Amino acid sequence: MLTVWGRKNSSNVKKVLWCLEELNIPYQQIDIGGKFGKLDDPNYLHMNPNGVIPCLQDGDFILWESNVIVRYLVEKFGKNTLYTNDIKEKYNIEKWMDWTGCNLFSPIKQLMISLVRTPEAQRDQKVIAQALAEIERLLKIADEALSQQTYLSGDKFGMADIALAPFIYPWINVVTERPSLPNLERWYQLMTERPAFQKIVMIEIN
Ligand SMILES: N[C@@H](CCC(=O)N[C@@H](CS)C(=O)NCC(=O)O)C(=O)O
Repeated sequence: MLTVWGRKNSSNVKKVLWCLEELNIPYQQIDIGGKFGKLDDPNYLHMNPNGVIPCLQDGDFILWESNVIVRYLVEKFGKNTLYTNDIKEKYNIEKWMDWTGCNLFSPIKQLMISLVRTPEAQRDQKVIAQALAEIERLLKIADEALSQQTYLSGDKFGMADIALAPFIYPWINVVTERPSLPNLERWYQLMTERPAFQKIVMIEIN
């Protein structure tokens, strides 16, 4: 049985749980991080010395970094779903996965901390505005790509979509004044039609 360490409402944990659900792989999930704490527990730090979630336990094999866990699950259990062997399509998927982790995660994280997890009276509007501007700049890039292809992964749903959509869910639901990004919105609608996305990603934001 695979074990996923990490609270269910973390965007990075959601990627892993969503991937497992898409692939129909049985797993157990353990709440840790956020209000559950325990990220500095020596046993957890032994598994993931970064003290962040998610972390995957597959027997005696331990893996951290959400996008890498998704890659591992797809390679081990995906049997050619959610991925492709065509080298160009493959590295387009990899490109978007790295792009979400290297660029988008940081301002989304800032938005969650500054807006969702900070009481209104204590919010720093300048920090929120900076995060929103950066998210907007980045999502325009994804919107442009999605004007040319159905999914971020190309013609078919795949790993790049799993890497992006859990970050879009809080943005769409928390930010009231958003720019018009019709291609991104069309794509996001497709995500919301997936039962595994509804089950794992579309939960209370906190
Ligand atoms: N690059 C890492 C980032 C992991 C990360 O920063 N996770 C956040 C949750 S999204 C975390 O552990 N936050 C502390 C907490 O939840 O208490 C990954 O993709 O796995």
